[in-house]
Amino acid sequence: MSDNNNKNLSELDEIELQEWLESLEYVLQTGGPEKVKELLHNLDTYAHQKGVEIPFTANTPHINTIPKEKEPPFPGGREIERRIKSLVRWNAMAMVVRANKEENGIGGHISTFASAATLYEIGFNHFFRGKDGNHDGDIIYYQGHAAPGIYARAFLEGRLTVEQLENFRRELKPGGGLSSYPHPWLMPDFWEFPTVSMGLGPIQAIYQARFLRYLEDRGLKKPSDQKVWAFIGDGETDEPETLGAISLAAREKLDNLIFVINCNLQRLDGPVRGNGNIVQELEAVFRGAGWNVIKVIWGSDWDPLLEQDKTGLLVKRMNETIDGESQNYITRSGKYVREHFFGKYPELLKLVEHYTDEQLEKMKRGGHDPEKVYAAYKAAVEHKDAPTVILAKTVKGYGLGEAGEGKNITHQQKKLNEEELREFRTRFSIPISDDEVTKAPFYRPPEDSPEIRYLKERRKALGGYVPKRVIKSQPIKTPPEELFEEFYKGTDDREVSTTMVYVRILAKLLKDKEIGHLIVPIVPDEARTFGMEALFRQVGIYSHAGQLYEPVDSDSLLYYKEAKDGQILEEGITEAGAMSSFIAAGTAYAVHGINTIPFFSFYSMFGLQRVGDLIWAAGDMRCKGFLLGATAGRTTLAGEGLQHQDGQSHLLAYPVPNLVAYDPAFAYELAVIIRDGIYRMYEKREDVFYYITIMNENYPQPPMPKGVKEGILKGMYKFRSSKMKDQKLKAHLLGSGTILNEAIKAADILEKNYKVSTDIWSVTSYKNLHLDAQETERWNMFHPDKKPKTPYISEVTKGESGVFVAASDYVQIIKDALAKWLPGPLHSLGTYGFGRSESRASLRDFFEVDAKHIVYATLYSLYKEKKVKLDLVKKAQKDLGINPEKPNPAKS
Ligand SMILES: Cc1ncc(C[n+]2csc(CCOP(=O)(O)OP(=O)(O)O)c2C)c(N)n1
Ligand SMILES: [Mg+2]
Repeated sequence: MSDNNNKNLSELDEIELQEWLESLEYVLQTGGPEKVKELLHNLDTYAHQKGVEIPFTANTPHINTIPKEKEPPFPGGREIERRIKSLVRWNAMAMVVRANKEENGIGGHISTFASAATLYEIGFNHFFRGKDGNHDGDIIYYQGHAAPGIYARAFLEGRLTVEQLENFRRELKPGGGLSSYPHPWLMPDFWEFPTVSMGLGPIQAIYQARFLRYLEDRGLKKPSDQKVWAFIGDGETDEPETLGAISLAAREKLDNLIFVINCNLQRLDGPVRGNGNIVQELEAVFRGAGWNVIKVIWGSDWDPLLEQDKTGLLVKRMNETIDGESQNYITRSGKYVREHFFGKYPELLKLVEHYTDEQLEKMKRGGHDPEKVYAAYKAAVEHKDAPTVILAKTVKGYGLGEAGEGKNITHQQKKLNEEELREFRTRFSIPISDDEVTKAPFYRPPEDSPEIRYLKERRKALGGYVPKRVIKSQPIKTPPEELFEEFYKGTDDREVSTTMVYVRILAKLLKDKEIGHLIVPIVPDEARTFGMEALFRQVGIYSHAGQLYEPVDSDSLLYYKEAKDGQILEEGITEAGAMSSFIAAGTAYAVHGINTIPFFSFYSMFGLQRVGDLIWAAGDMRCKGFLLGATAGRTTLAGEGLQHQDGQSHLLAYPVPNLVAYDPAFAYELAVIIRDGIYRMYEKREDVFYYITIMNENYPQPPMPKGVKEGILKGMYKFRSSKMKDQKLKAHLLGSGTILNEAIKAADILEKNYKVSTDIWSVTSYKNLHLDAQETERWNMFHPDKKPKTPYISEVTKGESGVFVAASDYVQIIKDALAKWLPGPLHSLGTYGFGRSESRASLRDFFEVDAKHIVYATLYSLYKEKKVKLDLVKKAQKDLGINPEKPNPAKS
């Protein structure tokens, strides 16, 4: 084709394009943007049908989503809000600097809040609703490292004292201090949500927003316009928990949820995406998931330039700038920005030729521009049918100047020298003299100053101060004993597992007139594994949309029933998500004033070790509810193998201070524990939550012996005393969970074959026993002049003679820890080591926790006590079929 032809073709293209654009303009004028969208969509579909591949892009240009002409008027006082913000900035910085002056290495963060101050202040002055009035208040997850800024504001509001600020990170000082990060355990009237373990805030916020809908859809809460706000670091989005549940938020159309991601381009060590662009990356991720994305990138200073940019070259330059470069523009001079940013294209240099270098240096990022942030928040709260994420571009360490603004070291900056303090003071016009400034004093203007009056008025109009944790719910009455009595009776010969018993208890609780509606069953796609499918039909699976299809099993009795008022939270395969729902339901007594009682059952292996950090956060939050580690026990869950067989969750439950842990063996134990749990958590209002293991091994459930309730709850009781007259040889077998049955079998063998009088003890909670013993011992140590107290375990075993052998499906160390409080020597058997696929019997043999190993360990203990001869032990080894050279399960 000749050049001439080419030229003609491109001219034709030009004309054609012009015609298309004119047509589109016509549609825009006559039908509006919606019509344009519809038309383009139809064209897109048509092209696809004709086999035209249209390149996919989830990105919009790297400019603000809301154009200048669409910005709403700013309703606040710009100048007064700037002054208030400056005071908050100063006090937040001073808090960290002073704490570190006083105690080197005490830590704290200046630069996180410095970059986020405008994002929070616009919220405090215009959006975040408190709980004081008729409104339930917004639910706000503050970024953990921004805590100094939140304290500084509370100080200006008159909610915190100078002394408390001085004691930031010094919580043991007289008069009290302030916790490093949001911790409801430490500041129960202030903080609601711990967020500092990165990623846990965002995922919890998503499930909180969904739980809010659940409460409304089930009629437990009046529908409201409450919002859930989550403030997140851009580095924090690397955490799988941060982004892992965003599709749920879009699927559920959670327009009550707003993420604000502070894109200061830096994390702890350096840039978040030096070679990329985190705002654009996140935009694509969130848009792809179906979120409403609002980018707040450029401050108002950039508007005139963008307006003059008729060729689109400035936007092109913005699009191609990577974050490593952007960070440079902050730390270098205006001259550098001119040369390197604008200088790439001569036309852009011309665009800014009338700007001084100083002007260029001061051009703001969007996240520091109150009007832009206000516009984004307003659009977010008004958006319907999808959650919103605001991607706000800011500068880490904003205002710190040489002390760290935009520098890679800024996250760790905790001290400012005299010069830097003076500069900070001057930059933000804080009325502190040169003499005083070096001491970094806190500054609060007088009560009747315009600043204090303004911020108080604003908070009053918005329903009071935030953050604030209040408990509006009332204690509830524990269901009566009658509900549980069927489980005290035993099952005669009928073989059932404790999991089946649990499901039956749950089903009965769900029917209870008083508290049935408050029960929240939660499963991560494991209901059938645990035999819970009957509940699908009984109470339904929660779905905001209801059930839009006829379920495939609709003709069966137990069909998969989804309903808007369904009670079960069927979370799918996400333990982290299910745990977040558990936390939302278990803290609703405080957050919503509603005593929902979550029962979250999961594969015990995928609990404490999978979502341990969320469980720790639940403890911090004073969460209530029942965690059920199902299919528990290393040797009880046969076949599933190494990754499924749990022999350590009870060890992992031990360190969570307010997690009460039980490993019950029998139906009546489980029933007693659950009833007491409801009583302690919801009637007595203790800040504890429960971890209970339940198993899938079937066996006849015995009736409850008399007078054992206290022992069940305290952790140990005598299940059976030996009837043997001859007590020369005496042993006590301690069994837990399913392994108690092995102990019972062992006792029979010991009595029959070896003439050892054997008592059997059920140990329901080694953790309880251990904590009780420790507490007693501690008291005795501090009160040497008083009559010593006796730990429960010693009291209950007082006067017993003989040897003690403890066996459970969990690692030995939990049992070993109790040895010194028993009246005789203890030998413990447990399941340390990797599991494997096998039958129960083989596994118990392999881990040495079956009846024969218990018998053998008992005889060996008696031999060590010189009660039996070596020959007997050796013969028993043979008779019992124990191979002394078998591999050590701990190492194989
Ligand atoms: C789970 C977890 N891992 C690591 C840390 C340590 N840490 C604290 S702040 C931080 C960097 C935060 O960067 P970013 O999220 O961008 O927040 P910014 O301070 O920049 O706003 C890290 C790694 C943590 N708090 N939690
Ligand atoms: Mg960051």
